[in-house]
Amino acid sequence: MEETEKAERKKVILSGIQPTGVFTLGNYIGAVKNWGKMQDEYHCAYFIADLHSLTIRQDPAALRRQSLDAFALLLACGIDPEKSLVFIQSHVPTHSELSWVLSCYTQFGELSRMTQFKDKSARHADNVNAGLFTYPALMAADILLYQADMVPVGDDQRQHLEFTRDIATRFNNLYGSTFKLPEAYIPKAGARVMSLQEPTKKMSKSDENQNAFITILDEPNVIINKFKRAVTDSEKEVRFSEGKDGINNLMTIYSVFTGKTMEQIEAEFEGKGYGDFKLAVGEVVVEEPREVRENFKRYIADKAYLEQVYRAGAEKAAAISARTMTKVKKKVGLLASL
Ligand code: ATP
Ligand code: LTN
Repeated sequence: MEETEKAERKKVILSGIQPTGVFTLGNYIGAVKNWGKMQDEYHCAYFIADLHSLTIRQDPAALRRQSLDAFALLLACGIDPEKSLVFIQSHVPTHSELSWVLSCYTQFGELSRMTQFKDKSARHADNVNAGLFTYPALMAADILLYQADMVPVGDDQRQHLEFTRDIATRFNNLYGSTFKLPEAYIPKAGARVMSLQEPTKKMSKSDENQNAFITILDEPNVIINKFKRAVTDSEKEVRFSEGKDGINNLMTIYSVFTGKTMEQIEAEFEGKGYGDFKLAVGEVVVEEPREVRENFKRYIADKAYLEQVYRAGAEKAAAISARTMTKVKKKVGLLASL
């Protein structure tokens, strides 16, 4: 490529989200909200990681419904199919195909060190399946197939991104330049929203305690009530400091939605109790979900439109990813069929 052409190449952004439930406030401010903002400046690709959700036992009918809901939610959160490539992971076979090849270049030891694997296998001790173990190889395939430059994710995915870079480097060293090395794009504030009930744990859409998370489809009164019930501490001061996990989390959320610094928030609530503060957090949060909720209702009512968008997305994703897949097959020595 010419130097000038190289400089003008728009960066490729890629990210995915599992259809394991309605997106939480954590998914939204840690990831999805930023995806929308990047659409004008970059080539963006976003997908529903349904294959990844098979690593935990799912009810088939519920998974199908949740996948369509998640796809509609992506659009409702502002992802515009005219600007971004949007698709469903299982509709694009190259993901599984590259995942297999990459897993043959991945060591048992490095997968054993993944904290998400350790957490999830502890939580689902009766189903520590091979897919849960090789989850990072599929994620690396998702990213490397599209030669992504940047991957906007929450803090919990940092280690998976490091792994993706390690695999890409290893492959490139063995076979010559094949994959672009992706960077994680992790926001400064809101990259790790904590559970409202156990603030030392990350907020997760598959938490069985409904009060632990806010979803982007929750009604205003539900949001306010969940914040009212949020676990804090036995002090009274709204102050950001070590050990005050509940308050730190609420302050972070308030800061993301108001743009205020921690010092400004401390000053605003000086002399006021936690009750006033929790209510204020709820009130600043309710507006954005209101908009998403209305958009979602419109999209989910139009199944034909959703189908048309995900079919077109899959077709385009298959064509783009096939370029990398063909290269990989050739490099590792698989006999060409065409
Ligand atoms: P599950 O509960 O099924 O594991 P999850 O809520 O962790 O799901 P994912 O689909 O795994 O959600 O993640 C989608 C995106 O949201 C990822 O980029 C992830 O880093 C981000 N994310 C998930 N939880 C949080 C959180 N609590 N705070 C900020 N970002 C988050
Ligand atoms: N593992 C991610 C979801 C995911 C993903 C990806 C994110 C699957 N493939 C590729 C970024 C890029 C998670 O959020 N748990």
